[in-house]
Order: sequence, then C-alpha cells, then structure tokens
Amino acid sequence: MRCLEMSKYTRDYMITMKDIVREGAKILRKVTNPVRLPPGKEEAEELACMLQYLKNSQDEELAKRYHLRPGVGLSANQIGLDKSMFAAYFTDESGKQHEYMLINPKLVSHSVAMIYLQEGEGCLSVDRPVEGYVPRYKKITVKAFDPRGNEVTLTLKGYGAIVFQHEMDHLNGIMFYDRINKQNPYALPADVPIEPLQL
Ligand code: UDB
Ligand code: ZN
Repeated sequence: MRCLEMSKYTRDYMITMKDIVREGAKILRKVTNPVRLPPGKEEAEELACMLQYLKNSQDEELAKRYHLRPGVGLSANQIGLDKSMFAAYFTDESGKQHEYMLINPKLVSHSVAMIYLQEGEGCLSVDRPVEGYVPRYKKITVKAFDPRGNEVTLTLKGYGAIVFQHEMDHLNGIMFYDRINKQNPYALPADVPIEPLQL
C-alpha cells in the first residue's frame, strides 16, 4: 500500500512544534537510514517542508501566530522520519544568509582548531535549558546530495560549521549535550586550539 508509506510532509503541509519529536524519543538516538538515490519526490517535499518551517519560525508574525520556536536547523528524525537529511537556514557571523536542504551528508574533513558558542547550544527537541560549552570543529568540508540528486561539496566555518555539526550529530543519534564535559560543563579540550564564537 503505497499511500501508507507516503509522508504527511507534502508541499502543502505546515510543520509546527507538535510535529517535533522531543528528547526521550528513540528515533533521536539511532543512526538514521541513508536515503536511496536519486531521492524521490517524497524526500524533496519533506525537505522543502523542513526548510519552510525554519523560514516561518524566523518570521516574527508567523512564529507568534503558530507558536513556532525560531530554528536555524532541522534534521529529518526530529520530525519522526528515519532518513539521513537535514535543512538549515541561518545568517552567519559575516551577515551572509545561508539555506540548505541536504541528503546523506558526510563529513569529509575538518580543522584541528575548534570553536564553541559562548552562550551554549539548545535544541528544538529539548525543552529545557542545558548549560555548558559544546566544542565543535571550526571548519568542515561536507559532501552531500541536493534534493535533485546532485552531489555537492560544501565548506563551512564558524557559525555555519556549528549548525551543520549539530544537525549531522542528530543524524547519528547524538545530542548536543553528549559533547559537554561531564565533570565541568564549562571545561574545554586542552589539547587543541579552541576559541569562543560570539554572535
Ligand atoms: C535551533 N535556534 O534552532 F542567532 F533567528 C536553536 C534553538 C534550539 C534555540 C531553537 C537558534 O539558535 N535560533 C536562532 C539563532 C540566531 C538567530 C535566529 C535564530 N537549533 C537547531 C536545532 O535544534 N536543530 O536540531 C539549535 C542550534 C544550536 C547550535 C546550532 C543549532
Ligand atoms: Zn537539535
């Protein structure tokens, strides 16, 4: 029955907070399945819905009307889909606007140097504040596929690198707080150069 396999996240569905899977759900702790290539119309629509959530949530008017938490990244398992893909929509520290819909992303290389957000991280799937620094690579190169099935290679640094690592962690069942030092949440790795990022 093909209908039963079809996603509810079609071109004309609006994702809201009720669709977002919260901490404690099993799907956030497993490695997601790779998407069969080329991606289908289903995956393209799901990613378009995910990106639209991010855009809507950053629109003050829509965020207020629909009670959307302003998001910069969203992984498929956060809306209950066991698929390796994520959307991101953000402005980086230089003021450049970024938008992505990526399938089967793979980290191909990274800097030795690390960074962390001065104010720590949060997560759309986590409804409580978590204090502490989350060390991330300062610069990364990622290979992935776009919704049309074309391979893309992207290099990100700073805030963009943080967003990508947070989302790619989700696809591997990793939560941001797994990377916070257990003894002291504000302790940082001592063996690598690491600096704060202020937005
Ligand atoms: C976020 N949003 O979306 F600088 F317009 C976070 C939440 C958890 C606070 C909702 C966020 O940082 N918003 C933001 C920041 C700005 C300007 C602006 C909106 N995520 C995404 C997420 O949980 N994805 O799975 C958490 C971020 C922490 C570091 C990178 C991703
Ligand atoms: Zn998250």
